[in-house]
Amino acid sequence: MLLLVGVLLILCGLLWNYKRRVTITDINDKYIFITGCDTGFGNLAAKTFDKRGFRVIAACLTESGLTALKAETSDRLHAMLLDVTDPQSLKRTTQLVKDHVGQKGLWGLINNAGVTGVLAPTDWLTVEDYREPIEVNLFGLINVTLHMLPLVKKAQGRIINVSSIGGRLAFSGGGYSPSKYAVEGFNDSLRRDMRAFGVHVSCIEPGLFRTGLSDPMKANEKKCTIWNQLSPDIKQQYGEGYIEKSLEKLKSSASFMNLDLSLVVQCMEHALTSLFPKTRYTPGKDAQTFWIPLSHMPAVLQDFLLLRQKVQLANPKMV
Ligand SMILES: *[C@@H]1O[C@H](CO)[C@@H](O)[C@H](O)[C@H]1NC(C)=O
Ligand SMILES: *[C@@H]1O[C@H](CO)[C@@H](O)[C@H](O)[C@H]1NC(C)=O
Ligand SMILES: CC(=O)N[C@H]1CO[C@H](CO)[C@@H](O)[C@@H]1O
Repeated sequence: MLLLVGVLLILCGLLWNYKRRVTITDINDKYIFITGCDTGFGNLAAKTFDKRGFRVIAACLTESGLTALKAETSDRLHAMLLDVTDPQSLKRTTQLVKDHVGQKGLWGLINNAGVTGVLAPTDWLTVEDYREPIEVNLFGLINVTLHMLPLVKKAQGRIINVSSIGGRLAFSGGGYSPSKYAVEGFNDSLRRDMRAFGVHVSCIEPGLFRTGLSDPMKANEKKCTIWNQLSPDIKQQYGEGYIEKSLEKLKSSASFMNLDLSLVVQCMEHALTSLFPKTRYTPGKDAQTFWIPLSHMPAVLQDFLLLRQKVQLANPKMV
C-alpha cells in the first residue's frame, strides 16, 4: 500500500516537472508585442526575448526610450511609439503590427505599460489624481488587448498581463490599486472567452520591484507637491513633520524591494514558451511569502499589519 502511494507520488512529481518544462520550439518565427518598453520590466523583456530569438515588436512611450532600446538590441527587433491612451496612436500602431506580422499573427501580447499615478492618503486627492492610472492601466490595457486580439487569435497565442500585488491588496491611497483590481476583475472572463480559440491568458503579479515606476524618490516628489498645496487644516491633522517621516519610511522600505527584474521576465518567458502556461505568476519573495498570503487573510489582520507600516497622524481628532 505504502509502496503504491510512493510510486503514485513520484509519478505525479515527474508529470508536474514535465508539465513545467516542456516548451514550444519554433521561437524564431514567433512575433511578440510588448508595451511599455522604455524602462523596467518591459525594457528588460524586450532585450531578453530579442536575444532568445523571438521577433520582438516593442512599443515605447518616449522617443528617447525608443532610441535607447534600438541601440541595445538586434536589427530583428521592431520598435515603435505608442501611447496606450491615445486612440490615434493605438490605431497607427495596430496597423503597423498587423502589416509586420502578416499571416503569422501575434504569438504573444505582453500588456506591461503602466503608471502608478500619485500614491498618497485618500483625503489629499482629487478624482483627477485617480483618472491617470485608471486611463493607462485599465482602459489603455483593455483597448490594446481588443485591438490585438484578432492577431493573437490567428496565432493561437498568449496574452500576458502585468498586474501587481497592488491588484490583490490596496496598500496606498490613489488610483493604482483600483486600476489593478479592475484588471484582475476581467481576467476570468477573457480567459474563458479565449479558451475555444486556443489562446492562453496569464496574469503576472510581481511583488515590490525597484523600477523606474516605483522609484521611491519620484513617488515622493509628487506626494510633496500635493502636501504643499494642502489646506492648513489637513496639514494640522497630519502634523507638520508628517511628510518628512513618510519619506523616511519610504526610504527604509525601498531597501526591501526586489532588484532583480529578471524574475519577472522569467515568468513572462514561461507564459510565452511553456506548453502549459500558468494562469497566475507571482515573482518576488515578498509576493510569495507575504503579500499573497496576506491577501487571503481576514481584514483585521491585514489592517493590523499594514497600519503598522504607516506614519502616525499627529492630530486626527482635529476635524
Ligand atoms: C480605443 O481605441 C479606439 C481607436 O481604435 C478609440 O476610438 C477609443 O476612443 C479608444 N478608447 C479608449 C478608452 O481609449
Ligand atoms: C488582461 O487584461 C485584459 C484587458 O483588461 C482583460 O480582459 C484580461 O482579463 C486580463 N487578463 C488577466 C489574466 O488579468
Ligand atoms: C488569475 C487571476 O487573476 N484570477 C482572478 C480573476 O479574478 C477573480 C475575481 O473576478 C479572482 O477571484 C481570480 O483569482
